[in-house]
Formats: sequence, C-alpha cells, structure tokens
Amino acid sequence: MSAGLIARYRDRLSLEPGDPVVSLEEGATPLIEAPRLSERVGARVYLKFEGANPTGSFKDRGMTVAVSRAKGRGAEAVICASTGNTAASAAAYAARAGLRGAVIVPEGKIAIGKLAQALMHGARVVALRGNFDDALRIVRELSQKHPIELVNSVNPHRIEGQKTGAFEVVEQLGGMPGALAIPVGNAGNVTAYWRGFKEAGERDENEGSSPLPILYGFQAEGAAPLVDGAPVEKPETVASAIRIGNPARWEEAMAAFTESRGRVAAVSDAQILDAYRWLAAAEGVFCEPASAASVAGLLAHGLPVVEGAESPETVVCVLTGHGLKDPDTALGKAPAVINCENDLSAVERAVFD
Ligand code: AN7
Repeated sequence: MSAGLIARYRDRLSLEPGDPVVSLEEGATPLIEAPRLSERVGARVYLKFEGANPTGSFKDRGMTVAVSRAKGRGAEAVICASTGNTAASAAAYAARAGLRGAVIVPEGKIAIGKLAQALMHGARVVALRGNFDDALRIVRELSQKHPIELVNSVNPHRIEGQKTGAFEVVEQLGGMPGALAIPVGNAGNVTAYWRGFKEAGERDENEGSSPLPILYGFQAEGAAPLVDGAPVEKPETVASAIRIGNPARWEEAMAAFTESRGRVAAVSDAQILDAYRWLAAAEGVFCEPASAASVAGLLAHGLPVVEGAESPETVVCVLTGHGLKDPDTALGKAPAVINCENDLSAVERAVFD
C-alpha cells in the first residue's frame, strides 16, 4: 500500500477533479491477528488498529477527504463538535491545509492527549458547558450562519473517506470477514464501513464474492441510545469518545445493522475497562477505552448469531483510537509503579520479588 487514502482510492471517493490532496499519509493501518482473543471468542479474530493513523484515530480517513474538498471549494476555515478525536484530526488537517480550525468540545470530558493535539495544531478550542450533542447542534447552526465548513461526520465526505477502512480489511484478508465488531457513538463509522463493504462486494461480484459481514455494534451502557431506542439526555461513560446521546447517523446505522443481519448491543464501563486492559496486557495492543468496546462486546455477548447461517469464522474488531490518547484512564486502571532506591539489590528485589 502506498501513501495516503486519496492517492490509493481517489476513483472511489467523492472528490472533484480539481480538489487538492490534503494528506498526512493516513490509512494502511495494520490488521493484527489476536491469538489469545481468538481463543476466548472461538473464531479467528483480527484487530484493525486505527490508532496507527497520523493523529492516532480513524477520524483521519474522513478528514483527509473532507478537508481536501473544503479546500477545493475555497473554504478558509473548518469547524466541528467533538468528543476529542475529531477535534484532534480536524485541527491537524486544517493546519496541513493552511485553514483555520475551531473545535467545540464538552468541558472537562475529553481525553488529555486529544486536547493537547487540538491545541498544538493551532485550532481554536472551545470548551462548552454542555455535552457533545449540544455542541453538534450549535456547530450545525454556526456553519449555516457563517462561511465555515462543518467537518463532523454529518459531512458526506467524512463517510466517503472512512469507508476505506472496509476496503483495507477486504484487501488484507483477501475477502470479507464473517463479522465486524465496532464501537458506535455518533454512528458515522459503522455507516461508513457498511458502505465500504457493499462497494467492495460490488467490485468483486465477478469472482463469486463471499457474503457481506455481519455488523456487530457496541455502545456504552450509559450512552446507548440505539440500544434503548431513544435518545439519552445525559449520556455517561468512562469511554468519553462515545459519550453521545443522540447519534447523527441513527437511521443509517440501524439500517446497516438490519441489512447485515447484525445488531447493536450495550457493554458496561466495567466490561470496557476490563477488555481495554486485557487487550494491552494479553495481545500487546493498546487502544483507547471507546475502542475496547468492540472487544468487550464480543467477549460479553459472544459471536453474533444469525438464524440459518454458520457462526462467523473470522471477526474483525475495529480499534478506533490509540491508547496513548487517554493516559489518565490508563494510569487509573494500571498497577502501581514501584519506586526504588538507587541501589542494585533494591532494584533486584523490585524486579524479582
Ligand atoms: C475512538 O471525536 O464522535 O460512531 O467527536 O473517537 O463514528 O461516532 C468520536 C467517536 C469510536 C465512535 N471510537 O465513532 C468525536 C467522536 C473512537 C471515537 C467512536 C469515536 P462514530
């Protein structure tokens, strides 16, 4: 695979011919086989490690396309509401494009690494006394009133870019996975993966392609509107990235679950944190808490069951963001550091006792 999504997939994306390419060489992330997780689940499980993107999350896939299009149509500024990763990514791609960036985040509720990124990339960071859903409502209005490009996943080019995650999975496996486990917040990514799988399937039609994967989405229990069937007014979860009560892509996501014969289910914060720590310790893969919802869901609910179909043999868990984004949650969950005197035998005891 070569540099950047647009370089690789431009003919399958939504850009206009004259649009510039604003890229940080995103995508081409590893698909890591997870032997211990596979054993626990009873299928061959792979981790699509989106933390390997330039800003450490899958958002870069959508942002390269959305910001390239924004620049192509002459925008001078971009704006988004964010639980953190969209803010970090928008700030980076705006900087790259020479555009101004503004990000609205829920006050005190985004991981510290994401905040550092947005600030370092020079975006104007506004901490709203409200939650993500409030912030999204406000930026939607602002982008109507002012000449500023909205780069949340309500922007169609974001979904276009993010569908390339599915293209890569199909390329890396040499076919469709049986199921895809994915965390769900604003429901853009699951919408994008479904589109990506469908398009990849249409391309392979001649080769007698395998069936499309079962989509298996997971929300945090305290922020599970799609599971509850109603918006959640005050969403709460340790997985701050998916602390969203009223997903913008609600209908599309539910249609994708239905069409794929999959479903959306909830996992508790305790299940998320257990999966988060276990994955880092047992597989050597460090993702952020929201990402671990995909693994927690698979462990808690088991392989998806579809009437009249075999159990999936291959499952891909999308690990949407890097563990380094949220050191506070990691340190709160990890064992303590061992302080030690500057002395050989003291170190010996500390290491071996
Ligand atoms: C690590 O950054 O919504 O269902 O504003 O950061 O497409 O929303 C982040 C979402 C999963 C959910 N995992 O994806 C934001 C934001 C991580 C995330 C999701 C997010 P969607």
